Amino acid sequence: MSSRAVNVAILLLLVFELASGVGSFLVGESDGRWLFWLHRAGGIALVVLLIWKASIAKRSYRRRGVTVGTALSALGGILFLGSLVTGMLWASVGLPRVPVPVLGSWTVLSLHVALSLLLIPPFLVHLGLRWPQPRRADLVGRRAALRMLGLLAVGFAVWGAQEVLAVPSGGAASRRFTGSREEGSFSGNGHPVTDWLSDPIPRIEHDRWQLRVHGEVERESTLSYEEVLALGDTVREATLDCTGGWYTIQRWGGAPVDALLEEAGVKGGARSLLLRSSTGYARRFSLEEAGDLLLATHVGDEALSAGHGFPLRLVAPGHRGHSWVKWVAELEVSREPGWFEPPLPLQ
Ligand SMILES: Nc1nc2c(c(=O)[nH]1)N[C@H]1C(S)=C(S)[C@@H](COP(=O)(O)O)O[C@H]1N2
Ligand SMILES: [Mo]
Repeated sequence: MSSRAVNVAILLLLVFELASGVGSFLVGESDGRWLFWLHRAGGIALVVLLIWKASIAKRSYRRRGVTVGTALSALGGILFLGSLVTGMLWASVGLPRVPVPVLGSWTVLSLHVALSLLLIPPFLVHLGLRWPQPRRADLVGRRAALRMLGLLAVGFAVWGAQEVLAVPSGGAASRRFTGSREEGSFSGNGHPVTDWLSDPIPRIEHDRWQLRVHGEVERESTLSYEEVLALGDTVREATLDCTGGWYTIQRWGGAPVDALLEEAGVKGGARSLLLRSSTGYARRFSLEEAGDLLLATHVGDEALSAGHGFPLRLVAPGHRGHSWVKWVAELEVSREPGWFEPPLPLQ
């Protein structure tokens, strides 16, 4: 392959990996598992391309010596390698947790995501300095398509071989299609407490807490903890799958969102409901999904602990963990469509 073709292929694959990586955070149902497969194959294809890229980089360095440009490229290169190594480790052995200085213990997946995001700025600068000037033939046409398919095929083949040879400890058995590992299932409050970015655990006293139901409803209301408890003792088994790389199956108990909506009477023209935490963290769902949602007061036989969302948390089967709003204080029915929000929480 020519240097230009290698550079263009890396560029295309990196953009694809970023898109499919972000996309994989949105997939909660197994019909979306192909996105994880493609992301994995693309990652292995990048490793293959490194063989060429290493000699391209060496030549470039010999020619230019130490400059701001080569220093930034080196930094990008280190982050790129870090992202690939952590990605490969996660996909193969799936190391559960590693210590990260200052920040505490992280899954290798979270490390992979952090390194990949850190890679974006030096990568953009590098592109600005060394734009590979792709030609039409590098991007479209039969040869370009064959090259990409070939690379992905190598990716799939290597991955397949690795699955066969996989060490049992990192084995596929305990992992979901998302790659997440099982933690603390059926242990009630025993599963890990986690937040999306940094939402501190609020201390809520149950006699001062209220659930506000408002928006496009016939009867707005504020419910006390006792009133929510009285609304139902529905128990549902559901899987909480955190994008940090773990999942837990629990029996969640509480009030179906349906029951609350029926009580309030949804006005015509309403399309979505927003569940907002007392911390401000909020996620939106289409009204058609309301039947799947449960507002849980209990996990296993226990009331939710503060960390897990006391007094009330959302259970959203088929959605990744970041949709499972904790410390719910508001249910707002609105006319906005269900997708009307940032695809991932910002808080
Ligand atoms: N208010 C609020 N709810 C939240 C979060 C958060 O940061 N703030 N994190 C979400 C994420 S990313 C996950 S995986 C689950 C974790 O729930 P747990 O701590 O009970 O395991 O809560 C979700 N609900
Ligand atoms: Mo999460």
